[in-house]
Amino acid sequence: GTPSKSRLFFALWPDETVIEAVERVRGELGLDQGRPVPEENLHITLLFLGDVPDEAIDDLKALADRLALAPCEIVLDRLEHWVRPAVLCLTASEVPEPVAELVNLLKRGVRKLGFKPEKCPFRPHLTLARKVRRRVVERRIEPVRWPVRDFVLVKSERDDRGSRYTILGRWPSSR
Ligand code: 2AM
Repeated sequence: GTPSKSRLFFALWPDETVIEAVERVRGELGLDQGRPVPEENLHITLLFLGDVPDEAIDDLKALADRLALAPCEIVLDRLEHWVRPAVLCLTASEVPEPVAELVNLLKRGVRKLGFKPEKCPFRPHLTLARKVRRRVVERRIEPVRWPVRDFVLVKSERDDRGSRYTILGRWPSSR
């Protein structure tokens, strides 16, 4: 039969405190368009891999085992409306060095495994809503401080109600 594949990505996953802070910001926006991302789906993508043969998942986990993420803080301080993908997101004006470094090492690592990661520069963002087509004014927001203590490998599945994410592995930061 055809080898089975999963749609995978590496990500930062928020804890309860961060989710609450994001929900406060989102609530204050009073958004009247688009599809809000369900709170259990909120995340920051580090590296999108696309469809991966299931037998390669162990290689990705072994790669993550070899990488160390230093504890740091990501500060989401802007609201941005990305017109082309029609998403409303929170972004970080500054990428913490340990996160930038991790993304580079992940990219290099997956290339060695034969993946072709997208070349676009890493722009950390947390998507709040999709299908946001009418213009939203971009602005600074009350910063959401996100202590980064681990990263995860996530499997994405789609059904009629949207995306369902399953965390396949979690790698705590070194201290
Ligand atoms: P987004 O939030 O900006 O849409 C799972 O699909 C995650 O991977 C999403 O959070 C999505 O980011 C991200 N992603 C990055 N590149 C992607 C691509 N080419 N196709 C689908 N998702 C992508």
